[in-house]
Amino acid sequence: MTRLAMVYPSKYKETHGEELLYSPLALAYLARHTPDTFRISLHDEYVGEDVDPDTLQADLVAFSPITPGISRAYALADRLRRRGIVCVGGGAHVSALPEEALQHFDTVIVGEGEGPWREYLADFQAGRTRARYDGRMDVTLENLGTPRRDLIHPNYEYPSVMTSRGCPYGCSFCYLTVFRHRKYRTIPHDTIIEDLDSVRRSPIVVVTDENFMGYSDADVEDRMTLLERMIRRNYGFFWGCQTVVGIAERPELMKLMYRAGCRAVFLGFEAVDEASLREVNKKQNVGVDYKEAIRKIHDQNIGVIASCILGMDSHDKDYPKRLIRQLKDAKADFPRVFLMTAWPGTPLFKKLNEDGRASTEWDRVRKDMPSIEYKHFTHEEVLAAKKEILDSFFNVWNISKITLWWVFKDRSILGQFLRMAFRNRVSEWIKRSRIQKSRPKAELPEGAAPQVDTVR
Ligand code: B12
Ligand code: SF4
Repeated sequence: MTRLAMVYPSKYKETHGEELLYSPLALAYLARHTPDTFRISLHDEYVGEDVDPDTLQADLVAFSPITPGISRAYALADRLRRRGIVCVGGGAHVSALPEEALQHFDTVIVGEGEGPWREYLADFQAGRTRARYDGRMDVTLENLGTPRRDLIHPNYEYPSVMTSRGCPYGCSFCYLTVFRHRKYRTIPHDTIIEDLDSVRRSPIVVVTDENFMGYSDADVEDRMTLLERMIRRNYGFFWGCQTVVGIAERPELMKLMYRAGCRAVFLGFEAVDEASLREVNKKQNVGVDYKEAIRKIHDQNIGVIASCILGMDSHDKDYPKRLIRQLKDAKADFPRVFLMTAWPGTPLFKKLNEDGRASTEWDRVRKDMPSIEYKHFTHEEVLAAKKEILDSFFNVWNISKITLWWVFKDRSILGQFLRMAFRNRVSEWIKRSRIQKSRPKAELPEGAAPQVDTVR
């Protein structure tokens, strides 16, 4: 039996703070595509125990890092390889910077993982691996199977579920632009239902598709058939999903979503000015009347979480106030505010890096920490602006107003919204304690500073 350790490396412990804690799926999917001749252990540093590279018992270690966890992955791999353990890495950061990753991993897997992972493992067992394997982003999901949920750490608050993959748009900040052939594909309904059956006891489920609704009439038809099956299964959980503003024009779809338990959609508004939308190539939102869109979604008793980016070049000092005014006018239930972040491999990173404004200090590249040079804000100012926006929504008066509105409209949405509101109030405290838990300097690669920043 080959001992395979799978690792989500993280420099930070994630707590039940501003981030809703829902499970990652990459390694659980890859585990499904791992032959029985491997004995798998999964180590999740986001919410579980840290990996000790000096004592970990493994023949092969597979890392699934995201950008702020990459230095942790490299530090672990460097130590493990000194012990003769083979290390392999995949995911968005590795796909963006395979040459950098190859300085620390024996092999990198670029793009969507399942296909090349199977090939890599076969080569590993035959003792003839290459340095790089490439996965395509347009492969059918017919044989994807369900994620191995038995391996997901129990500390996650909510299970995440995928019903589709991919997005053909090209927003300049989005990490998905790293991958070529970003085709939207749906997972077979039998597979999704099998997966949903396994999480049916959870009160809340988070659908982490890039866009649940899809992009064509045929996609919407597919979703509606799936939803009808979900309704027949009579699941007791509520769920939320990411999707696009265009869902407002699909009342029949939303009706079924509601009946299947959907109570909130997370919409990438990103910005309220046309210039800002054009700046980040979010063309699909240009000309959309957000107020009207939210009204139509609310008509179906589904709440709207408005995801916005702060710190684009077109965001002047008055922008936060404009954003607050327009989101309130549009009656968005709550905003999520992310700082403009340049993920490696994205068009945004390329542009800002050329201007010397992007950070390559990967530990800092998080959506809740300033990591680029903003045109109109200092780092302190952008954090203060974010706080101003959140405070204007997450205050007793506003929360009471929204609560009252939903009490009369549809009570079933309330529990989750109040929970979110509470979280945002305590997030500052939680994040501070999380940062205090960051790793000691000795575990970081040479030259990297330990994280001692405050985040708001
Ligand atoms: C669930 C989730 C979380 C969970 C768990 C994190 C995790 N490990 O994924 C939580 C809530 C904890 C979380 C937190 C954060 N997250 Co998060 N999260 C997601 C989310 C919604 C789903 C990830 C997922 O499971 N996808 C499904 C799987 C199947 O796809 P995948 O991860 O791309 O994996 C495939 C390939 O990439 C590849 N692959 C991946 N790993 C490996 C490894 C090997 C060995 C191989 C062969 C292949 C391979 O094969 C996989 C299967 O095809 C994504 C967005 C998204 N829709 O993907 C963001 C995302 C991963 N998060 C992101 C970020 C930035 C964060 C935060 C840093 C947010 C912040 N505060 O700024 C935090 C902090 C994380 C930390 N501790 O450092 C970014 C990462 C960007 C980047 N370039 O790294 C994403 C992409 C969202 C975004 N666009 O901003 N997140
Ligand atoms: S629509 Fe969403 S998932 Fe698609 S490219 Fe833009 S930000 Fe990324």
